[in-house]
Amino acid sequence: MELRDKLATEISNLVKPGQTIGFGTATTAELIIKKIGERVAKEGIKVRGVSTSLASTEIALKLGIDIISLYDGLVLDWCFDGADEVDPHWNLIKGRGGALLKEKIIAKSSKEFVLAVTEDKLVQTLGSKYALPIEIIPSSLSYVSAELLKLGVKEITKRTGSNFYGPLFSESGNLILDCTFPKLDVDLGNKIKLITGVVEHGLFSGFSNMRIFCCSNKDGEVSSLVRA
Ligand code: A5P
Repeated sequence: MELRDKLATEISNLVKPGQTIGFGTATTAELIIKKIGERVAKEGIKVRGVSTSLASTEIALKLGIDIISLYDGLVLDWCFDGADEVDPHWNLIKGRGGALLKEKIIAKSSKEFVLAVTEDKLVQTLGSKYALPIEIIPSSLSYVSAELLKLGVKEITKRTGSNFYGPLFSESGNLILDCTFPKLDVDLGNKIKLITGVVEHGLFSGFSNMRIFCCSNKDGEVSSLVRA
């Protein structure tokens, strides 16, 4: 059985009929969408999703879940997603799936942001396992790289994909640079955001609407984290 089974079930049980929900991207989000699909099939509940990627859209549509666009006036009841790292202050690194821009828009547009992670995602210091993804306008590559050097970046790697020649394009048609910094904090994130050509970065901070569900890597038991 998948370790994150209980986690995905618990998140899917938060769904109430008639809600409009933001769907995240990557493996955890996929499991949750599938569990929601099971409820749709068994209970006949109607929900609408706003998706952060083509992959999540395809999974949802196959399961009979309507996917709509984020249009003016639409209220998202809540959204769910995974993360690459979570620090004790609930700052996150996200973006290994190439959908960080839409993920951040959806997380900010939702009344509640439900994060689903396994305990190995909990870190003391952001950047301990993963580089920070930064999404940029392709033509700004040289300029942005030079500005990141001024901010102390140690390594910049253009994101690539398998069976894809050259750099990969994000869900929003941009490049993603995976950037290693000696220290990652909110202040650095704000400075990165000010660089012309940077569209968004994968440091998610200041989400007072966030709830975190975490499952143990030993037995998959789920707990709801309490904010420090
Ligand atoms: C997608 O762009 C990412 O932000 C994911 O949410 C993050 O990489 C977590 O992925 P998994 O759920 O596959 O661990």
